[in-house]
Amino acid sequence: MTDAPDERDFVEEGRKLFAGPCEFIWASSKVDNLPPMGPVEIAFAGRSNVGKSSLLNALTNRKALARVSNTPGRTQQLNFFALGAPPGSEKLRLVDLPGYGYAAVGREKVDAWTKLIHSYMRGRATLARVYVLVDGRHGLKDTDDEMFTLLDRSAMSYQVVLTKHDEVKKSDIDKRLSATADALRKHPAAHPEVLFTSSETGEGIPEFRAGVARLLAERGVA
Ligand SMILES: Nc1nc2c(ncn2[C@@H]2O[C@H](COP(=O)(O)OP(=O)(O)OP(=O)(O)O)[C@@H](O)[C@H]2O)c(=O)[nH]1
Ligand SMILES: [Mg+2]
Repeated sequence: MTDAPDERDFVEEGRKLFAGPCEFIWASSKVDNLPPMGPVEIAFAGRSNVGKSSLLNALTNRKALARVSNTPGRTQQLNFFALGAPPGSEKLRLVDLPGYGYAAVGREKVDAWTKLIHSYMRGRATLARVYVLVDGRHGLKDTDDEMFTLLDRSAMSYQVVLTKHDEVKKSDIDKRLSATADALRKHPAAHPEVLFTSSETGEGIPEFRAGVARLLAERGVA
């Protein structure tokens, strides 16, 4: 029998979940080229360069599962990774989304990406939560707010993750967390808890994994 959620050790469950095999399974650059729906998915969204690909690597303990770059706009497709591969025994899919709000690649390209991300989210019943990453050194930007509004409208559950904890002064950490939580209060679909992670030091990574394990339990995936 499965323990009641409050009695379960989600930190340990999360550790185990992300310690399993993980492999790249699919890249989509067009809406009509998405992989068939399978296990529960979580997606990583956020402005270019906030550290989406790095967080994915840190969570799965890999150096280069997802491509990290100093050039904003590097991830130009939706990249799907299966946890608990081989196919058939996957428990969860991780989806690395292209960054938004980066103007230097040209308006047309940004619009195409945005459209792709939106259409993915709209039609995806297996998408359990979108993690919206925000650079912890800078806090929320207008484009993040636009993203939240869009997610609210699609009734898509999402949670904000502040990144690059290692680059933020200790005295600023709590301020940034509470300012972010305050701003989210007007967004109904936002998870009230804000995470703060570092892909360099591992700060916040066990908590992130635990949250995902809890989400799977809520979805009935033990
Ligand atoms: N210090 C520090 N740097 C980080 C952290 N996470 C990411 N970076 C750096 O931030 C830059 C962008 O990281 P990526 O993971 O490629 O960011 P992304 O959000 O996937 O970027 P796009 O794919 O272009 O949208 C790289 O130079 C990373 O090394 C972190 O936790 N701490
Ligand atoms: Mg990336």
